[in-house]
Amino acid sequence: MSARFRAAAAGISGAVVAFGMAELIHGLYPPVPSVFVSLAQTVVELTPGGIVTQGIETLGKADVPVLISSMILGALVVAALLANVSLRFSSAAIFIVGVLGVVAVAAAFTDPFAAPIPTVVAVIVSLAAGVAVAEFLLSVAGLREPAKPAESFGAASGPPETPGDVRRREAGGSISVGRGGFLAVSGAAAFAGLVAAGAGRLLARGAPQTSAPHRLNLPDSKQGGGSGGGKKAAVEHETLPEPPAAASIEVPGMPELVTPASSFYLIDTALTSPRVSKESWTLSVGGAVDNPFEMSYKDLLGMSTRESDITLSCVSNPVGGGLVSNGRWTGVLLSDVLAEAGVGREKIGRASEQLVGRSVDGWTSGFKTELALDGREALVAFGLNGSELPIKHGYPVRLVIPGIYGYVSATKWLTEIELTDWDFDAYWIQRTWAKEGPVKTQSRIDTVGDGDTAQPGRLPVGGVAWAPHRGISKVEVSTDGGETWNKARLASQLDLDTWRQYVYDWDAKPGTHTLQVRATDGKGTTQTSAKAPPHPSGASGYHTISVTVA
Ligand SMILES: Nc1nc2c(c(=O)[nH]1)N[C@H]1C(S)=C(S)[C@@H](COP(=O)(O)O)O[C@H]1N2
Ligand SMILES: [Mo]
Repeated sequence: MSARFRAAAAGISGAVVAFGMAELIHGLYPPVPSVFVSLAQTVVELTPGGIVTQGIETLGKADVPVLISSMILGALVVAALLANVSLRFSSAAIFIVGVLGVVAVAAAFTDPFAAPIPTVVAVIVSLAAGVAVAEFLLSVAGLREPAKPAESFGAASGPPETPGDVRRREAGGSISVGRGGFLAVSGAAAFAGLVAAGAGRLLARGAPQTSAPHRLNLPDSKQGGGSGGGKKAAVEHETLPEPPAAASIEVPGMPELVTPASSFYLIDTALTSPRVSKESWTLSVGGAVDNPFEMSYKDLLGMSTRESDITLSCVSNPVGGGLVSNGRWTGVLLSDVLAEAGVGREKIGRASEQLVGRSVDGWTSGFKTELALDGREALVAFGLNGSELPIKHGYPVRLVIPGIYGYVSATKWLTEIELTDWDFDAYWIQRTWAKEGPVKTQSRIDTVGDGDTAQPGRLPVGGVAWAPHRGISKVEVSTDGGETWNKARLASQLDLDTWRQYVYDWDAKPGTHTLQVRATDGKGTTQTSAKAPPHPSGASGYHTISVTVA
């Protein structure tokens, strides 16, 4: 076992201990952010748009494990190199450790909830623990010789290593053990670090609000308009009746009309969702408004609220993909909130052309202020499917705007609404996605999968089609690769802002068939057959699958 290898092992064990310590402190005291998650989050934020343009889901889904594992790998390599550097240039190594500490603190401070002094202390303590462990291991490995600087002995000049666990005192004062002994000690240190990290993760997870979101319980609730029974006649809390049976088509494989919160698609740049309490939450409404103001959660629920069925979709959804869901949202009309600030449709000017929603984590979206005031049910939402918002979906309050993609509108963990001019570029616009994001008319085959084999006879080809705020007027299915089209049966349109279910009862004949679907929106415009990738303004083209009937 070369000196280099032993030094690397010592460095790696030290790094694991440092990270483990940091995670443990985070778990015990959450105002100190997880240094590791903060570093990963910083990497995400610094990643230029060009690299991420393959899809926003990069950040919401699959690539998180990739990011985390490459970061772990990177950290271990740095630690291994650093320990080797320390063998010859100990002051340089100390300097680098200091720099890493500053980087760690800087990353942790990007967490808006970081408690400054405890965070600095935690980073220093963790690094010190890591360095101490690495130093101890270097000395166990016989690579440190504090007593006699003149004498030099490396791995080769020491007495031959004895196998096993026997510990000896070296002449130079450093401790040396056999190869097995060194590996055991260093492995034990790394294991302790991992246990600390695991404990920290568990503790952090057990923190507030891991249970299911609470059911909403608004005062004076009533259904579908009418006159209120409350003290303030102006304030109403409208809920929707159950969706009519005609809005759903019962076919195996058909997505539920209203997506359960637990299976609602999830996209964001937050590696861990910000945790914001209702009690401390505030929304500031400002910028180019007559009457800037700030409101609490209680203030918000004191306004008139309503339920709205709105289909939300992500610009990075590929044709046929799952980044689209339909929710029953509870919230206050954005136009009502803007009215409090003195904003009306006739008052929109150059300086207030754009409405920017800012999240507690700094993420921003922006869209034409006009869209909040043109009559659509743009919501400052605090509920999903009758319950409070799940943390991952923006608890306690988010924006939901029908008709435009989430990246330009659906700010989760909302804390600020700012009216500004069109020059401001929000988060994904800065990263090369289109400035405006109207949802493209799309349709998807759900009841049959690509590559499926089916039996001859009646085969229901169905799914969902959506053109939020325009509605769907027609869906057609082709079973011959687009040569002929058959009108599908439509469920009733739950709302102009939601997707619509369809089914075509196909009489399947033996052979291999190419199935396609296309939808026409409420204005009579059929979705384009032109294929486009999600970047920069949303995927287009017909969902196409192959089915073998035998
Ligand atoms: N704070 C914050 N809000 C955000 C995002 C984000 O990264 N951070 N992503 C947006 C995008 S791209 C989409 S598609 C929707 C997804 O909302 P959902 O995760 O509730 O489905 O949230 C939007 N709101
Ligand atoms: Mo998105």
